Amino acid sequence: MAIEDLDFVKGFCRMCDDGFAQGWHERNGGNLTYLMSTDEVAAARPGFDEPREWVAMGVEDATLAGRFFLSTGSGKYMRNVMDDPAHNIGIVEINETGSAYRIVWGLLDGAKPTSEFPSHYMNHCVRVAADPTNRVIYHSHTPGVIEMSFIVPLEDRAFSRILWQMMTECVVVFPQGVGVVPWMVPGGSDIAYATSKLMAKFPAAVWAHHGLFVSGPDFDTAFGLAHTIEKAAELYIATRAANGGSDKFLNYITDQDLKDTCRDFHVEINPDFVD
Ligand code: 2HA
Ligand code: ZN
Repeated sequence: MAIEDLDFVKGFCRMCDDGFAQGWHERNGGNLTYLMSTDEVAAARPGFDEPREWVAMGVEDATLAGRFFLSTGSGKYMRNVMDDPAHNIGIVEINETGSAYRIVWGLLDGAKPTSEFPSHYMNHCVRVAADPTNRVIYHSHTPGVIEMSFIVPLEDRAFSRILWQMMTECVVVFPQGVGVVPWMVPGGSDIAYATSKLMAKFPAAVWAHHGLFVSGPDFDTAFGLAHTIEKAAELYIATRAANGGSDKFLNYITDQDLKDTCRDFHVEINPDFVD
């Protein structure tokens, strides 16, 4: 079977398309990586090309040494992935120390994995340590989250509470809350380490004035998490605008409401984020 026809590749391409349809991927904005299972590597291996040269990632973590990832390409547009996977995405293998990758399929004509591959790799390492089922890391330029990052404190607790309070089921979807990375230059090892420090505790991290990173065990869960966070952020922006710009609303979901919801939905709320 051609690599393009494997289920995980089709699911990956669909997620790129879904993110574009949401308006989260202007130009080459955003990127997606997927940690392949042993079975998926075995199914794909007959279609691998001659491996290309090893490239240092600028970060190092042995947690996922020797593993294979499907990744969007640097400078590639999410809107083009579905029509031409082999030029826009590719499979990379990680070396045995977890410090370099090499391309084994796709990314044709000299393309490279996403410029945020160091952040993706470090996030995969810490998320898989926190949750062994984690497979997906997704970065999107979600407008509501970006807007929110200009007008609320860039603190994990404050940001998480606002999101939880904007829509009843948010706290069930991400009861740990979200981390917030202050503005940093994207694309390098500094932002990769800063983000992975937060992703060790949270399933999602906001990049101030830039967008969002989420994780998940499959495409539906990771996309759903980004979708839920972004919807709550957009609700906050719209509610605040409708409220004359003030952040003092007439009605609230209270801390007791959040705790009661988590009790009945059998999830554990981050105790540091409620009074
Ligand atoms: O252009 O989103 O953060 C891809 C990006 C970099
Ligand atoms: Zn970005």
